[in-house]
Amino acid sequence: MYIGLALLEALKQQGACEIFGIPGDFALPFFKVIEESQVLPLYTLSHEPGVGFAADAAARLHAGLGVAVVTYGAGALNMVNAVAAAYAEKSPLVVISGAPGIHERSTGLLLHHQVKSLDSQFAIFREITCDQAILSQPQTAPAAIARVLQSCQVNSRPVYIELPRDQVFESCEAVPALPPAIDYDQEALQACVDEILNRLQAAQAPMLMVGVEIRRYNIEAKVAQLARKLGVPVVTSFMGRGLLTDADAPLIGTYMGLAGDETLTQQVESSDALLMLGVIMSDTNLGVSQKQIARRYLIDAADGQVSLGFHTYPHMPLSALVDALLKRLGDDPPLPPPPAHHYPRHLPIDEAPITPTDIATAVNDFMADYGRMPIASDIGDCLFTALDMENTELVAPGYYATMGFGIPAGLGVQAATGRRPLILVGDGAFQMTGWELGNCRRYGWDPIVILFNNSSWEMLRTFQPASEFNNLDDWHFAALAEGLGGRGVRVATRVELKQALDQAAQERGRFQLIEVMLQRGVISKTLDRFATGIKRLHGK
Ligand code: TPW
Ligand code: MG
Repeated sequence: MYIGLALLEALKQQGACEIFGIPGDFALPFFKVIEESQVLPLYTLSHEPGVGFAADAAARLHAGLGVAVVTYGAGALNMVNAVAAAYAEKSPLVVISGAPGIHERSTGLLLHHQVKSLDSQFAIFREITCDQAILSQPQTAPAAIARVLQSCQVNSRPVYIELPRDQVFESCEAVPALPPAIDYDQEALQACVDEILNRLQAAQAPMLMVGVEIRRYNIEAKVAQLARKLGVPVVTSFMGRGLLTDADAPLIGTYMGLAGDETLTQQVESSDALLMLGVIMSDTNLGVSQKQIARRYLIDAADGQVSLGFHTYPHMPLSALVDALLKRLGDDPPLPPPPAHHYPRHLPIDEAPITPTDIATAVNDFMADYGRMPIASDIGDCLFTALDMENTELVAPGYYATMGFGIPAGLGVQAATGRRPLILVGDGAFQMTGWELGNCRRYGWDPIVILFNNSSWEMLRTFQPASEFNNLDDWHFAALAEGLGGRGVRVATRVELKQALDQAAQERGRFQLIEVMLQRGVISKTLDRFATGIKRLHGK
């Protein structure tokens, strides 16, 4: 066994299914091992942000580890934003960077790709990952790999592994299997369960809100069962949109505060026992009305602890808590009929110009005809529009809100699941990472991309309408598709949109880019309410 191979085997063992990357000379030896060992398939993309986003999305969808392999300096530092996004949104992403060999570090010369010191990159990544290791010695490398991969899973956050290029083929032991990390007190857990159940039972209007951690820890089915046993309605957080789509839970929608459905918002905000499982306490999840959810009614289980009102049980892993709650509760009663959802359907097939709501309607009709697809969305009005779409798996940067996520994330979704994804992206975001579509042909990926082209940074315009810099040029994106190996069509009316979607469904094997022309200023109701709500909160 040698370090490069031991690392790959350990990744696979811990649930990684594929690798995204871009090589460089400091990473060439490890890429050689990746390619020749065939332990995990390798997908190379064009720009490191795309590598990070694709690996992050893969991790989000298959609840395993995402893996991004890059070269030292220029490669790794290009990926900082994507790793930060994965950190903020709790995605278990393993970053592996090539690095100068241990034996070339003492020449006294600056090495190419070096920033300030040879440790600069390590220091930068320490800030945006939950554990790190430099595999500088064959004796310690196996234990370091085991520890770091376990941290990645336990914390559901990115980790950083630096692999000096002269260490890749050094012999080492296999990576040891670590015992599961259990660091909670059974008695405290039982006391916590008592308190939670007492609160829920005493409440007039208990509710459950679920967030991304339940997917990260692979407990969606258990949480659905818990909801049935408790007999309480369930909402997802904004970030958690797309959870429980395949589980039988009394799901009533997505909580968006002021930006969301009024009745649902009212119901959540007036709950006198709101059990939140795995919800990231961010402004986009809760802040549009943060003040209105009374802290004392909250039961917040996330980040490995449970807070009830104003006191906290530390060291309470979410899955242990859910298991313990399930054990305490009685039989699993039959599920009451799900409340009807009112996603817009039946797009009028006419010559009218297209609005974001028309796009949601067309997508709903499309999924009714051709089956549900997973969605990868960028930030922008496309994500707000997605809330009017049929509830399906969704990956999106709903909290960290980085642009450029959608296209590469969609590629990650298809690589990870083998399913054809629907990608939603704005023109501004497409300008950032749209080129990555050019990698579809090599790997047989064929996402359907709906590009919201309003020639505008429209979301920014809603906050600051007077600024002319929000006007973007019209790049005629559909015309670029052919050269990138896909098919592009530009649509401006509802009938054209419907035809383009039908045609996209019929053609498999290459990506389909549907460039939807939207007028500046025409936005979804949700973005409108979101922007108005935020402006009101900020007193503007
Ligand atoms: C990496 C700031 C948030 S939303 C937005 C910007 C520039 C405009 C998005 O334009 P697009 O979508 O994609 O055309 P739409 O619907 O608003 O027209 N840089 C990064 N991330 C963020 N979030 C910004 C800047 C931003
Ligand atoms: Mg735009």
